[in-house]
Amino acid sequence: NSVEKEVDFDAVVVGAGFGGLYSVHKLRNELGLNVHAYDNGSDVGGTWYWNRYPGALSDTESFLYRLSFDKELLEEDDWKDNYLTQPEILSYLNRVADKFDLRRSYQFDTKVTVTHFNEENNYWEVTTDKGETVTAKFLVTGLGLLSATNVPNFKGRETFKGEQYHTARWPREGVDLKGKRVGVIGTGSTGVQVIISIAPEVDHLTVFQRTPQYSVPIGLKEQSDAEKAEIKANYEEIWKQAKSSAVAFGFEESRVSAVEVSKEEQERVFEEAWNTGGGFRFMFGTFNDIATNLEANEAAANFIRKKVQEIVKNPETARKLTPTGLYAKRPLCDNGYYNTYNRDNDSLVSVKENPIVEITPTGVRTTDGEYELDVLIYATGFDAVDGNYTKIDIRGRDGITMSEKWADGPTGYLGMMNTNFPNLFMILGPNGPFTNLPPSIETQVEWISDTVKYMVENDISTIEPKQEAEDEWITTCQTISDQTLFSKGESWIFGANIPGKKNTVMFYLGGLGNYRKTLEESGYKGFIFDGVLANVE
Ligand code: FAD
Ligand code: NA7
Repeated sequence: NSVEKEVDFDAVVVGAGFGGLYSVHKLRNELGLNVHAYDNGSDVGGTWYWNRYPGALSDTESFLYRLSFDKELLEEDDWKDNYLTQPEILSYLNRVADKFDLRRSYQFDTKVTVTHFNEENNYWEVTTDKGETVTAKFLVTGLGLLSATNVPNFKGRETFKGEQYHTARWPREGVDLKGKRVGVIGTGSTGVQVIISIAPEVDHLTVFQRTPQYSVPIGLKEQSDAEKAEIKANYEEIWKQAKSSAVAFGFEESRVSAVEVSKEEQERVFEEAWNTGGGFRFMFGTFNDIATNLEANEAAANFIRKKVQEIVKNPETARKLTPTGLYAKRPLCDNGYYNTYNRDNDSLVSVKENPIVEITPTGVRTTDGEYELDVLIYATGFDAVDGNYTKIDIRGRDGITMSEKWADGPTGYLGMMNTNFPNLFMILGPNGPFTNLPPSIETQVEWISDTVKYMVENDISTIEPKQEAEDEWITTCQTISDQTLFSKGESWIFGANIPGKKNTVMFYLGGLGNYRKTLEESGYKGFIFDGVLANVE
């Protein structure tokens, strides 16, 4: 080890979202390492730096959409409602950066474009779009799992004479939509939020919907000082519960099967959850088999369909808005989505029935005619999970590229590492947990920093998983996924939203509690340190 060439940095961190920021804190402030970090944004925030579209809101409740490691920060922080707006989250992440003096390690407006592992010296060479290359022993990537934007390549897109924006590239200075004819393509979580928010402001809103969605109320309400004080007084228990639960959304997951209770009881439970609010609560807090049993899933889906029919007054709009398939995507929640269609200044176009033919200089042409627009908003989502990885020229041992390694779909041992890519630690990489994300991010960053500490203390140069261990983990993810209905739900969770993207299992759906147990119990089982399999009982 001692013959290795000197590196510029002990660690390079990429990303300034929850994951990157916490990594810089752990590695630099706690382990005392020499850390350099990059983000292609101009400041910290990641997701919440980029997603400035009107109506952007967390779908995790305010008290749990944050890092848990610092008691003081939990105590000091304040919020207004039970869900957080984008400005609130961005300001929170800025406070995290200030409190731990994280910004000084970052080089902003800088994209990492190439990174190769140098086998002779056991370090990563990291090259940026500014033409610089630095070397580091450890490379930690918090590139974001919903970060690489998806803009469908509609014919004529560049000919549009009005303004067009993807929701995750919303201008910092905002966009004046008042009195304009606005089109929104996409009705996922983002589309739903932006539609509700801008409908009252615009002259006319045209929504281009491909697949109708199941969405339940969010239950948005202001939280009193007393409620917040109670949460703060109980944080220890709250985090303990969240981190040992499945989805980590701060409620107990149901243990009752929908198919084992009467229809009346099903209705009662769904109605109560509908009135309480929260997409994850509706899917996982009502019954324990909505995401796994077809009959239970249909009962929940049918309940929501009936609500759509009740809420939406125009029968033709109600028909188009009513979802028909499985309720098996990331569950949506909203603050009055279906009701928005009772306004007289918006219209819904089903592009499944009348597909988009082209974007014209003046609007969008579908098979049933042209819709004239001043502004076109793409709420068309993301190339999720591996989207930002495949944009970088990443090469591990023997010059193997990450794209080659992932030819059959992206993989990650424990959601963090890949064979032949030593010392490359991914935060929220493929095959990681599917949860409220900050507690999963924390879990991974803490594992990464513990591992780095162990390696530094024991003078170990490289760590990577054994191929068999990686394969076994992917099989575990596949087996769990096969027991759920998500794989049939055709969404970004399996890469089904991107034309041509291989549909694979990109998550560990076994829950955060089990994931944490796996990390704790397996020690370094399946890992190779300096070419030697870890000696674990
Ligand atoms: P990000 O916050 O995505 O940060 C990654 C950063 O890395 C970005 O700034 C990116 O530009 C940068 N980067 C990527 N590649 C490079 C490169 N090559 N060079 C330099 N920089 C690079 N999750 C929840 O749990 N609850 C929610 O309520 C929730 N709401 C969401 C709402 C929206 C609109 C979106 C888009 C996502 C939401 N998420 C939510 C998911 C959210 O992404 C995560 O909760 C979390 O913010 C991810 O943090 P991160 O640090 O892993 O990545
Ligand atoms: P989503 O959930 O992937 O939604 C994207 C939406 O865009 C969805 O309605 C898509 O329809 C639609 N879409 C995508 N491509 C097209 C084309 N070519 N034509 C018409 N419509 C299209 O992304 P979001 O940003 O809303 O949410 C992603 C996550 O971020 C969310 O789960 C939260 O975690 C935050 P489709 O349903 O594919 O038919």
